[in-house]
Amino acid sequence: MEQPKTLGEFVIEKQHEFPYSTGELSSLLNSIRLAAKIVNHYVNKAGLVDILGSTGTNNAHAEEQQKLDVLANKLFINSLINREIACGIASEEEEDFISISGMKKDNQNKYVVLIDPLDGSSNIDVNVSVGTIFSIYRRISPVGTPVTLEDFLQPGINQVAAGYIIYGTSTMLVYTTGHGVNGFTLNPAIGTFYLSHPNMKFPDKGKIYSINEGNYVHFPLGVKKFIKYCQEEEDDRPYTSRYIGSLVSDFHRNLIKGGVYLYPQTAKHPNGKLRLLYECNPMAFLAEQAGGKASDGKRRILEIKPQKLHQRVPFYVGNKEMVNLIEQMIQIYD
Ligand code: AHM
Ligand code: MG
Repeated sequence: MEQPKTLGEFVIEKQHEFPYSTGELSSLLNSIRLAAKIVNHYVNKAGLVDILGSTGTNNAHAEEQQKLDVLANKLFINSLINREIACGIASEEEEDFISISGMKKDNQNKYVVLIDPLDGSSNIDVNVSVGTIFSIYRRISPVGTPVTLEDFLQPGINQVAAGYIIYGTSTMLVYTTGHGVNGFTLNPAIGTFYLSHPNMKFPDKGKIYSINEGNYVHFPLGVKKFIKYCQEEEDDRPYTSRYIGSLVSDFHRNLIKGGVYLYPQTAKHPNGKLRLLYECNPMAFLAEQAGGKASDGKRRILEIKPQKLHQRVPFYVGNKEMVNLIEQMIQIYD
């Protein structure tokens, strides 16, 4: 029986896709892989050791932090700092970016990493899938100097790599470097990720819509019309409604089965809830690489020029036709 490729082997094999590659990106991906395995270990132990629940503190967005959020944040940041393979990090859990090149003078690295260490963390206490999202850019400021805010405020089209880890019934790492999307499943007995989902693409037709319908009254009229369209009895409709409340898990399911994820503006979140840099850009890069589309209702997510680190945007991502229809409805009705 032929042995499936490991993530480590795959990363090395694909290194040639980058002209003048020094192996720095490969090392970076390897470090994320390692941190993912450690976080996975803790996520799996949730309930056994004292890591469930809230820390009693708030994060950069005045949201309650879960203990596992804080732990995952530390694990990813330490892994990147210790291995000295990035020059800067921005995290959804940190107010400001971290300049590794500012700490260590001889740091010659050229990549910055942006992470949402544990997305969907309100699901941890109830044993529902959560995820980690990461995004990698080449720095704009000169190598060898401290990183600056502009290294992080780049439009998503500049991403060199992006991906997520889903801590689900099995743990998977899914990523792209702009040459398609590949998914790897962790064999927990051996601690190795194996290529299980090569060249992932959205199915031709999407029939799932994922949205927190509890906020319905606050949605833009175009989004309400789209929801009603999904529920109508016509052709292959009504579609199926599925919402986990964990972006990584909802996106992952829709990528495999075909569907769209929506988080519009609401009364509580007038600009949308999801963060452009940590959540929307990486998912948009993956979606486009898988033949899908990502929009804020009017613009391509990847072309938005970020104004600040923790910027939020309305987010529509999934099968191209479904996102196109949402855009059309928003254009007509809003
Ligand atoms: P988080 O980064 O604080 O976990 O918030 C992001 C999450 C997404 O994973 C998820 O899709 C969304 O928030 C759920 O929000 P809501 O509970 O409002 O439906
Ligand atoms: Mg998040």
